[in-house]
Amino acid sequence: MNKKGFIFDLDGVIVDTAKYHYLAWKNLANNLGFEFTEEQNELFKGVSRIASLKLLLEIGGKTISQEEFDQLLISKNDEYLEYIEQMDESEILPDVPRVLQYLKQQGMPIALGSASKNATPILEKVKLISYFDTIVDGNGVTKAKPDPEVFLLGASQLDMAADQCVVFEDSIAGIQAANKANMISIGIGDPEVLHEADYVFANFTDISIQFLNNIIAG
Ligand code: B16
Ligand code: MG
Repeated sequence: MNKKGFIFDLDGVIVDTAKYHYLAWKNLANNLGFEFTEEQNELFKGVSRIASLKLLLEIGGKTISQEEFDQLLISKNDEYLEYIEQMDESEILPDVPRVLQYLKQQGMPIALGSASKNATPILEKVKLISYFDTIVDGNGVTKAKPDPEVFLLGASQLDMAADQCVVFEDSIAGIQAANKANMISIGIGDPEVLHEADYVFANFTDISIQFLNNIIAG
């Protein structure tokens, strides 16, 4: 039987937490006295919390002490946690359960590959955690996307060769990470933004069973 390992990013692929990250970073930027646009936010997707704050300070042209840096990381996450506390199944992005169910029925191993340190509580809140054979998140990796570490670890935990794995990603950094890992990269979002992906779909509703079968057989 043909078998592929499927690795799902979390934020922006399974749930739309990207909007909450954006809101928290935007409020932080505004408090520091500068603007932060949705376009700039594209570069933050899939990027770790620490790297995101460094980027934000560069955008604002701010230099701060290590102590203040650590404090801002905490306050950004505290605001983000308030948003995700309210989450339930209604925040799952369209047709994600259909695809997870189909892959599970076909006996495909499934991993989460996320930069977030909040991945497990989010999957529990939206009640999707049982689909995942393994979870690789920001607590288990040292190198952030576009480094392929998160996906390579996912593949090895699924006991699959990297080139037999398929990654669903909404971020430029994540697509680059999947490509570096020699995996099939499937972008979820805007084809212009995610032009480095092997395939791009606006959302999971556009992903047919036929397409999944071809990927599994390929
Ligand atoms: P946290 P993903 C990433 O998750 C987000 O896209 C990115 O915006 C965020 O900064 C990063 O997680 C860290 O998240 O602050 O919760 O640890 O897209 O890789 O699932
Ligand atoms: Mg993402």
